[in-house]
Amino acid sequence: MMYHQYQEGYIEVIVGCMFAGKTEELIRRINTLKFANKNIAVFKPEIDNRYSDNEVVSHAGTRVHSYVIKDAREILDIVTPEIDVVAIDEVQFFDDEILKVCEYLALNGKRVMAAGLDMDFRGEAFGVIPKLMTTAEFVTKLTAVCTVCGGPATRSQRLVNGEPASYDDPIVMVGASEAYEARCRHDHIVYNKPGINGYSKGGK
Ligand code: TTP
Ligand code: MG
Repeated sequence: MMYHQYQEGYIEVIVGCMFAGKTEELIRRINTLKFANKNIAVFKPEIDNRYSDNEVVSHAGTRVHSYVIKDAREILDIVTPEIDVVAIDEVQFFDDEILKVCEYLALNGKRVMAAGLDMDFRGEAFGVIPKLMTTAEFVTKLTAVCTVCGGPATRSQRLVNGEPASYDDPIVMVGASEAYEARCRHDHIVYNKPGINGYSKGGK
């Protein structure tokens, strides 16, 4: 039997709620690849300017240089044949085009590493993330610690003046601990959230 040579290129996704350490994990993977002399290009959407303009920075303070881009297609202009690895943080803020870009890169031999929120503050799927998780070879779901009960947190609680945000509030609101907390399923509160298939639990 004849086998083709093993072909490089795949997609790995890191998801989880806020404060789960997604950025920290992305930077850890980037650093291990740097020790192996891989060429890495790091990207993030322009929307996130919390800490730095051209760096990806974790809560712990680790940082790597990144290109700040508006549209997913800009990645293709920057990634040259010499680049082995393409890393993307805050990937939930890109539109569906990011899916094609990641698949194109993986098919062309790049290792694509994307980190992002799997759920928005309402506890619902965030943009293109479900599709990205579906096409990815590897998915890592990280948890944080629930600020209410100490259990495993999977959701991001948005607080407006200390009160849970409402279901109809805008999806995009950049922020950190002044506006968000990590919460478990049970302690996550979304005002005016429709009940689950006729059951009432889910909203308050
Ligand atoms: P993240 O990088 O997911 O948050 P983080 O840095 O706390 O997590 P990690 O340690 O795992 O890297 O950034 C999420 C950004 O998205 C933040 O700016 C807030 C914003 N955001 C929204 O715009 N809408 C939402 O519904 C939620 C939950 C977050
Ligand atoms: Mg982050």
